[in-house]
Formats: sequence, C-alpha cells, structure tokens
Amino acid sequence: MEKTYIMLKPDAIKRRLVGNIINRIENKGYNITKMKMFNLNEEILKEHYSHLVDKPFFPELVDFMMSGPVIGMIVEGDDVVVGMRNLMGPTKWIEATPGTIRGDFANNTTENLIHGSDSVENAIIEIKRFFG
Ligand code: IDP
Ligand code: MG
Repeated sequence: MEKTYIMLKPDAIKRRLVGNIINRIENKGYNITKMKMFNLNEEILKEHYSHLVDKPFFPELVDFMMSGPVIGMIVEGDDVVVGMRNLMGPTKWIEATPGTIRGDFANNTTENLIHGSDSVENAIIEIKRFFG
C-alpha cells in the first residue's frame, strides 16, 4: 500500500482545524497508520525545505513552522501521494478551489495548513526523516 507523509502545520492546530482535516482524510478512505504531535527545529526545517532555503520567504517560513507544534502522520492508500495533494489543493491559496483543504481554509501562502509529500520517493525520505 502506498504511503505519504502528511503534516498539519501550526496554523491548523491554532485554528482548531485538526478534526476537520483528519475527517477529510478518513472520509476519503485513507488510513492514518502513525501520528504524533511535536515541535520542529531549524535544522530539520532546512533539511525538509532544502529546495526553498534560498527563497526570500524562507525565514518567514521557518518562523511560522516553529510557532507551535505540528502533527505528523503517515497516511496509506492507493495512489495516496497524488490523492492527498488533490485533497490539499495547490500551494498558493489563491489557486486552491473550494472543496480542497487549502481552498476552504487558507488565505495566506505561507500559512497553508498542511504539508503532503510531492512524490512517492520523497514520501519515503520524509517518513524516515520524521518517524525514523
Ligand atoms: P507544498 O507545501 O505545496 O509542497 P512547496 O513549494 O514545497 O509547496 O513549499 C513549501 C511551503 O513553503 C508551502 O507549503 C508554503 O508554506 C511555503 N511557501 C511556498 N511558496 C511560497 C511563497 O511563494 N511565499 C510564501 N510561502 C511560500
Ligand atoms: Mg512541497
């Protein structure tokens, strides 16, 4: 069964959207097989967002991701990597249509509620990074 790494960002927890987002994942028929709440540090964020370290918004992204706890989970299902990206909606809230998590709840490009692996190979790397 395919696996992906999903992470509810600090805004999802602060805005009390955790239950709503988990409902969507479960309603879709995916299985959450591991879940934990924890805090990120700068070192792991530089690794996780290594493709973005040179972007002007990177310091803002790090501050945001360390502003409170996150919830990391492993989600399993057929084609779950693409399926979860579809449930999430695109990165930029303005492009995310209603019905998606970001389309329904996000109004800021940095604070966009949820992370999901963008490929099967990155899912394997991220699951190892966050669950060992
Ligand atoms: P993704 O989360 O949809 O995979 P990535 O391009 O991997 O998008 O970017 C990781 C995170 O960095 C985004 O979810 C968002 O929080 C933040 N981010 C990406 N692009 C921008 C931007 O142009 N401005 C501000 N924040 C951004
Ligand atoms: Mg990404």
